[in-house]
Amino acid sequence: MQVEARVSNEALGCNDDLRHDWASDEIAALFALPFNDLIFRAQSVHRRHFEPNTVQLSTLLSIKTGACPEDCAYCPQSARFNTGLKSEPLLPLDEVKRAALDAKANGATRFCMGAAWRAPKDRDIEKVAEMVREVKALGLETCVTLGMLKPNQAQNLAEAGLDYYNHNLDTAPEYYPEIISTRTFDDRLETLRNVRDAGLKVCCGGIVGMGESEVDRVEFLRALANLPQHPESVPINELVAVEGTPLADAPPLDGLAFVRVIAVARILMPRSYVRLSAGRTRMSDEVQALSFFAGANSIFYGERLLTTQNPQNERDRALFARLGIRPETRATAEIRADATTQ
Ligand code: SAM
Ligand code: DTB
Ligand code: SF4
Repeated sequence: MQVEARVSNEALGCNDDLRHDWASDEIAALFALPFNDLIFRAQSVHRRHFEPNTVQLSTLLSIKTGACPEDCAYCPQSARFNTGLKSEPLLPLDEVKRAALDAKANGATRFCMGAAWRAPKDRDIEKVAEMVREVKALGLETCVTLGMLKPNQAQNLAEAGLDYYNHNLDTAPEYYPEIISTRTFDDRLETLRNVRDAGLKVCCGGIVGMGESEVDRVEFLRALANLPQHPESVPINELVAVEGTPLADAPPLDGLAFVRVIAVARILMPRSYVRLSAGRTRMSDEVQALSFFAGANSIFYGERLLTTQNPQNERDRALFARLGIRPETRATAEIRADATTQ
């Protein structure tokens, strides 16, 4: 049914060309549209490529927590900030498997494992590859986020059957030095190239609400959309302001400004899954509903993100019921994937 809807839209001549040459003023013009015009346009693009009432569910697990040497100003896991977080070494395989089974039983189709590393060592990759094999054997898609990755490491993860690698640009290249000093924006682009070259799917997005300007939001989305290939998955996080981090006192973001970021991401990257990511705990149901209307079609599902809270499963189930939204199944996702190119 999804594919039929897409084909008939193509027959109507509504197939967007994927672009990788967005200019800043074009994106700024989208942000400047009246709110209703922007989300109407985003929803129209969304309907051309996706079933409008289906949302993909990913569950996160922190497989190695805290004590990270990097200085990302938003992150509770940096060893440089006193956030009261208890560090944990790499989890044993059976604990990871148990969490993945729970995620599957709750309806998630993708299991995302995050490690607080600047960059994994080769022996870490071997252990994570084992986790990937076990989680995949349960019938879940796999995603890992481990920091900077070398080509041979990306290749080893691909050989283990990994589906996605998450590595975010986080913010605009111009604002980036305000947020992180221990690795550069170009380092991030290099990891993304290594991931692509290994044939992995890319999950890449960033954070809004870190004190960036509107121009920075334009440049952040431009950097994502002008990558050689659009990331298959684009997580848009609202900052979770954690006590002890340099961004603890960042003022909460205006909900409608957040929805605009989702809408512009949807228009720029029409075939990518746009994930309404961190920050949902303090977001109203109405802002989440508008985000789905603006083209968000994936969430993190489960009561924890990596180290902070996510909405309770009951709250999400109730929200989906009120909105008539269905969780995406592996079967419908695979039909889509067969019909899509980036
Ligand atoms: N250490 C690895 C890295 O930095 O690539 C992987 C884990 S890191 C926690 C993954 C992403 O989570 C970050 O790039 C950032 O976009 C997001 N993130 C971390 N802390 C956050 C926070 N407090 N609020 C919103 N997003 C956050
Ligand atoms: C992403 O873009 N967001 C997720 C995932 N990728 C790894 C992480 C959000 C972390 C929020 C803060 C925490 O729970 O530690
Ligand atoms: Fe470390 Fe990743 Fe947190 Fe940065 S975002 S401090 S690299 S865990």
